[in-house]
Amino acid sequence: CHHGSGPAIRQALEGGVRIVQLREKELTDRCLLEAACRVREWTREADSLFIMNDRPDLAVLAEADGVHVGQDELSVRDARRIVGPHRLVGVSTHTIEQARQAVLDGADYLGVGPCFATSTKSFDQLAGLDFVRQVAAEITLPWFAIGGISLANIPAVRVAGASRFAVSSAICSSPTPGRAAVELLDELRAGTAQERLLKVKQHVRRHMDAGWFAGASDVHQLRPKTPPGTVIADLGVASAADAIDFYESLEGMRVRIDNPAVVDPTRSFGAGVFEIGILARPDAGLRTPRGGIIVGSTDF
Ligand code: 3NM
Repeated sequence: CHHGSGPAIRQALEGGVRIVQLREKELTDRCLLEAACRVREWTREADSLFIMNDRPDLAVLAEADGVHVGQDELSVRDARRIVGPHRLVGVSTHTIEQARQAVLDGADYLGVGPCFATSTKSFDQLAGLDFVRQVAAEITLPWFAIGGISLANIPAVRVAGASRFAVSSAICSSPTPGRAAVELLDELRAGTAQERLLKVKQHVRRHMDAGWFAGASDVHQLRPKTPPGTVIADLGVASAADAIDFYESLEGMRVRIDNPAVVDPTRSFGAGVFEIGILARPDAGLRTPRGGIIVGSTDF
């Protein structure tokens, strides 16, 4: 059996994609199972999840991590009866009522769309970003925005509230699927860091007088040891440059940081943390012009 999307899948995995859903409508069952077993191997090697579209039976046979069903396939409950409690069951939803029902049915995650017109799947109605906003406001299960998503429109979908995205043509129809995957992931990461920084800045503005904490990393266990009025900014997954940018922007906002400021970039940015860590060792006593101290959690 020839499986046309094989190269795109492997290149996408090399590019950093961490979940692959195999969606093939044209193959015979035997070919589909063969294809699924190959995707299982590739995703396993890449330490990525593999979700089988439409077919809970093949999800079990191919040892997939889960199955994804649409509104016209087996229900979430029936799919669950086949794949059992330990595999994921995801479902596509196109209205808020369907999304609520999926939660009640015990889905593990939702597809939310179509966000934009797409030739990959036909729909009577375009759910659009209004639906994305409804889901963002109400649904706490993990959910993926889907349908016509591209590098160009990811920012708009994010603003509507999405933080996970599923694409087909943006990767599979690209002449260079690996590069397309990398570009999409870069866009997501850049957006994530920016969103975190924005939130941090908003919180600092609001809570500065009280001393300020955000996030849940180990640095916050130091709270009792930090003087009153200390600012702790947990940037989560951010780069060293983000941490510096954040700190500078605090000063730019004329936030008073005469008190110690603890910028906690956690352990998440590899080589960058070293840079900050060295600069920021408390005993090195890096002082900002306004008398703050920058430290990273790796220093404690
Ligand atoms: N499901 P592309 S939209 C498979 O809204 C699928 O449930 C959708 O492909 C839904 O990224 C869609 O090429 C197509 O638009 C996704």
